[in-house]
Amino acid sequence: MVTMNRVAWLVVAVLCCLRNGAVEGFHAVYEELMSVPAAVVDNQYRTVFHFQPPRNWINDPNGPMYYNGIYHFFYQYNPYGAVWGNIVWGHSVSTDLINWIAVEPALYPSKPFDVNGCWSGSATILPGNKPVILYTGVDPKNRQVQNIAFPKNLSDPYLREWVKPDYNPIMDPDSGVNASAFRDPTTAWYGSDGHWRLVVGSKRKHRGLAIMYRSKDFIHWIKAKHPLHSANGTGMWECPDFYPVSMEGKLGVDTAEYGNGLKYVLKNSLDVTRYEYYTLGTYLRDIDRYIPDGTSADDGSGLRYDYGNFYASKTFYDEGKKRRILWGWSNESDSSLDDVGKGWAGIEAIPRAVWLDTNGRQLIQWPVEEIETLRGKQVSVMNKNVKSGEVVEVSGIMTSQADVEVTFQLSTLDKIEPFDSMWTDPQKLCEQKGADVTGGVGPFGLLALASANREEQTAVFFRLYSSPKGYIGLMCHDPSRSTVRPGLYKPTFGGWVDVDIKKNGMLSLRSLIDRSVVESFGAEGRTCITSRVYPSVAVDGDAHLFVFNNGAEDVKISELKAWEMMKPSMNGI
Ligand code: DQQ
Repeated sequence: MVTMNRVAWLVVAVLCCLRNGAVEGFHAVYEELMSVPAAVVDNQYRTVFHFQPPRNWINDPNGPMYYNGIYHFFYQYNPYGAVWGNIVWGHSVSTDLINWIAVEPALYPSKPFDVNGCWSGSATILPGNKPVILYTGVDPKNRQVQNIAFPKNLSDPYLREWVKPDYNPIMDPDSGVNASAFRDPTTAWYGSDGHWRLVVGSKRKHRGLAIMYRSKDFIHWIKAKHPLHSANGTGMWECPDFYPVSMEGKLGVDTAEYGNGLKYVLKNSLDVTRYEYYTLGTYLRDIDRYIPDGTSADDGSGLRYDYGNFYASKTFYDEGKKRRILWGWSNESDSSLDDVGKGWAGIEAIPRAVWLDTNGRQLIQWPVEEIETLRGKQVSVMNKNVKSGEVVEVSGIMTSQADVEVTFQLSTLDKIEPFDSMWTDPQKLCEQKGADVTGGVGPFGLLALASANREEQTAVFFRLYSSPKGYIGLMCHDPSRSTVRPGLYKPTFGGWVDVDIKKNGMLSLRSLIDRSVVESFGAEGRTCITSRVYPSVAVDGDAHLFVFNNGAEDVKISELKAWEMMKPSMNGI
């Protein structure tokens, strides 16, 4: 451990522990805090129904899989502290993706090929129903290498112990690969030529790369001549994910599926911006190239699963319910010193089913149906007009942990504002036009985790605009008043809403509110935004929920249903 004198330590604490709007490259490293055990575990901000271990730091979802009736979820975990470091693969199991049992870490640094870290990776189920993990190890020279691990005992339903053969690593950064930018292998897929394939995230200068490897036996891997895909100006591609989606319906398809009626998704997590983006496209298997459709940008400015705090995501095919499920990490947005004080940091967003929108231009995401088993006491509001400037309270349940579904009816759009073609960045537009900035049609939506006088509130809302090409929808999270605590990082987030508003005349919103997180699904899951917030008044029974409308045009709550959420069994707590 690095030792520092008091003054140097104070400088580091002040400079690096303020997550103040700045973008962090890779994970911030606070050596002095890495192994500070949790003195207490703070419950004020601990989520109730989001995935969390009992204490300490977590980040990326790793190797999710469904195997013999059990969901396995692995995650980057620091067993010794509440900041990033000492990383092992934490491991939990579940039969419903909601109630979790923690088992011992599956992978921890123990061999030369991972002595400096067991970083992210994926699971593949091999023929004969044999699961295998591929992960990034950090070797004694701090080179990133790819390793393989097998369950020790396939008859253990929880697959508690994993074996790392001594022939690792199975993929080395050869002369053409940057050894400090070579990580996060995907789930592998089997081709008709008898070769397995996978990609590993990398970069060359500022070009993000999905380097492809092939193998006949899953143990000897050869780098392909060209990457599956790359994009200039995007920097390091962390946690790539590559999978097919069906062009019809909501069912998922196995990663190895190929043929008519499928489109492919390539998602990358950008180390430079700490945002992810995905494109939809075609996989030309014969030449191992992925060609994105021209319908969204391939430079990091295009489609995202989530326009908020959501990173290092990974999907898996759930053979049990024939669906594709997305996991993503939502980091804290308080300071590292706050995290040490809380004794924990990081949550996983609620697992989401993912499928292709009928327009073929984007994905749709929806919380897995199992989450509804946690719905308790319910209240409803029906056919309620919300006038310009009006606020309507939704009372009768504890809204600090709630599932809220609301459909707004837009009877007239006469007062809609014109869209300015200079507005290219939805997040910036949401920053300019926060919840209190009056508009034509919108802002309207929810005020979550609000104090009674709304001094604290996290606003989740829509604004609509008209353009010569039609109506344009904007969805925002404005947490600028989420807490009266000073000095916290409270970024506004925003995304476009690609839905035919005129045809539907309706716009829906669902928000999962869980003490320090608001996770929202706009237009039936077409635009998703997650924010981490730290109210100090709007806590427990003092948290209120409102519907607001700061647009000139009235809107109608066609139907609102809100449920208080019960606590699942979460890793023993
Ligand atoms: N986190 C892991 C890396 C990955 C990064 C290390 C993304 O493997 O690239 O904890 O958050």
